[in-house]
Amino acid sequence: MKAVIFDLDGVICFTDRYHYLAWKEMADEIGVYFDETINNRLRGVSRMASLEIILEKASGEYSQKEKEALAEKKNAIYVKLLDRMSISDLSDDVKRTLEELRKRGYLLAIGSSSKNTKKILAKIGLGDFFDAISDGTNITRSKPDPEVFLKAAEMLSVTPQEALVVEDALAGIDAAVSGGFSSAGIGEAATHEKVTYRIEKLSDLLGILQGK
Ligand code: B16
Ligand code: MG
Repeated sequence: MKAVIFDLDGVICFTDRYHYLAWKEMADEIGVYFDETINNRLRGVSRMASLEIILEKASGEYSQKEKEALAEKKNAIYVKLLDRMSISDLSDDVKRTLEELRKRGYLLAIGSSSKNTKKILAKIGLGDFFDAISDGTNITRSKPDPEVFLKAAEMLSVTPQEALVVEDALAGIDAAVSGGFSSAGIGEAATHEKVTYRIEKLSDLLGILQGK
């Protein structure tokens, strides 16, 4: 193993509460039912695909233009909430793990569906940390498609067999498997039947990745 590709939301930091609050405000405004259970289905899913899931509960139809406006509205609320984040949102466990893996010589990348990746990384003090960032701004197909991880591997000049993907979403493990990567699953992703390693906290990776 030469490289580790980390998902962002749910692995490096926890922005799902902000996603929930922003989607909830948007859904309330258009009178569409939305709750935490529906929110759980949005983990790792792109913004537009998330909106489609939320609109399953809508009574009327929305045009493409209207959908884009709704997604933009949600994002504006979400980005404002992100302003509350700071270096204190980077946990000691995550920080220690990243620093130790860097010391052990691994290439480290982000593979996230989010178009706000760079803003979030800057907020938690990791703006310049990673060797590559593959995110919602450089892909055309969202997880479970492997594109985001394949692009990250390409940026690092490693093959999928040389990289471990770390994910919290089932769709993320599907993406890793179909891209030919081994994977470590945390949270719900640890229940995926095809996950290579099940971890409870990020530092469990230090027992798996002993050195290049
Ligand atoms: P944005 P990840 C994902 O991040 C989130 O889990 C998902 O809930 C969100 O819809 C998606 O990013 C897109 O985010 O609206 O900021 O582009 O888990 O792939 O790091
Ligand atoms: Mg995630």
